[in-house]
Amino acid sequence: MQPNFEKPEWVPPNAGMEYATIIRPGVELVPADHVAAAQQTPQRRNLSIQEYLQGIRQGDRTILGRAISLVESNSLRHLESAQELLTLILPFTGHSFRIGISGAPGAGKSTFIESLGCYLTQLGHKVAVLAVDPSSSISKGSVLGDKTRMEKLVQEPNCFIRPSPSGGALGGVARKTRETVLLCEAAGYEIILIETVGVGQSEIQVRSMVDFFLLLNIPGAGDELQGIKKGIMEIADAVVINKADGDNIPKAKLAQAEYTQALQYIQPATMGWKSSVHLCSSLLNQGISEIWQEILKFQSLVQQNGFFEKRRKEQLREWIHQLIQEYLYNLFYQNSEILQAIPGIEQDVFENRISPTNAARKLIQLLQK
Ligand SMILES: Nc1nc2c(ncn2[C@@H]2O[C@H](COP(=O)(O)OP(=O)(O)OP(=O)(O)O)[C@@H](O)[C@H]2O)c(=O)[nH]1
Ligand SMILES: [Mg+2]
Repeated sequence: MQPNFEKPEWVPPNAGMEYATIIRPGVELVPADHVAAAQQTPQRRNLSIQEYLQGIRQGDRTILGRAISLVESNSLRHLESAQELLTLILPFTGHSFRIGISGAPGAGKSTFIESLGCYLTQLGHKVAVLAVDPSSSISKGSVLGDKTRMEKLVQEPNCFIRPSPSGGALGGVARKTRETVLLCEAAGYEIILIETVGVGQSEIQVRSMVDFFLLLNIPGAGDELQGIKKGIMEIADAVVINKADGDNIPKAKLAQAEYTQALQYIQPATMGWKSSVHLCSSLLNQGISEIWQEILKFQSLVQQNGFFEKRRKEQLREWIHQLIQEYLYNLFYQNSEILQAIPGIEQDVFENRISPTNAARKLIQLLQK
């Protein structure tokens, strides 16, 4: 069956690398992930917005998954339906506790999430896991790897796991993660765990969409305290040293002491909260309940001191302005007059006829016309 591609009217910034360029009349760019998905998925009956809404509210995981795909779609028609659906679910959103989990590749994020997720579902919570995988557009292996690594959690009826392509956003945070969180909340998930690989930019992005940010490290990373890690620690509400088992235990304790000391000199990520360092073994399910207790302590503090509400509002404001930037970016780079003018103006800059600032102004003036 031929996949039926629609013309994507709206292309996100930084789209270049992740987008397979498929040249055919009327079609500009189709995300590589969507190509593969469309080729694998048999055609299904379209659902009405009401059917989506009803399915989500009833906690139907298949419909929730399809709603997320709708929201992730780049087609203009889907964008309108997705917005309609999001507007309808808004009254049922916002009630979850959102937790970001970041760390270097292989630190054990997925294993930790599986361990914490199973612990939470056993306590009776409904847990959604959004695993953002920056490599999924290059190879499918990693997404599958994550799925198999969460093989116990995936069987829990109270759990929903969604690996998402990073969709071109820098550092592996999916462009539609915020909307996905809202859909999961409307489906009754009380705890949302967002996994992201720490590659610099992504932690900052995840921090701007979660209530609690957890940094997962591994023992023997003492010298990593230098440089970039310090910046990341500034946004962490807790640091967890994972793989504190077997021969690793002495190294893990050393790392705990080093991180604890480093945190003393760092401005806390959340006002009134002192971030601390915990040991755990995700593989052996050790230290998980203590970390959950810490998260609960945090939750009750920020709800009491009003910081929870304040941060959520700030995050919404940031979201709006990020969308404005994306919208303007697209308006600019999809304007045919501008696209035609760019090479000539670039040449003028190369040959010192015009300054880069004036070149940019001249192009932007074309948009303002
Ligand atoms: N000994 C030990 N190994 C662990 C622990 N947690 C994870 N691992 C192992 O570390 C490896 C990587 O684990 P993952 O959970 O896939 O790590 P990740 O951070 O999600 O990796 P990416 O998503 O690829 O960045 C696997 O082989 C796990 O079995 C732990 O607590 N102890
Ligand atoms: Mg992982």
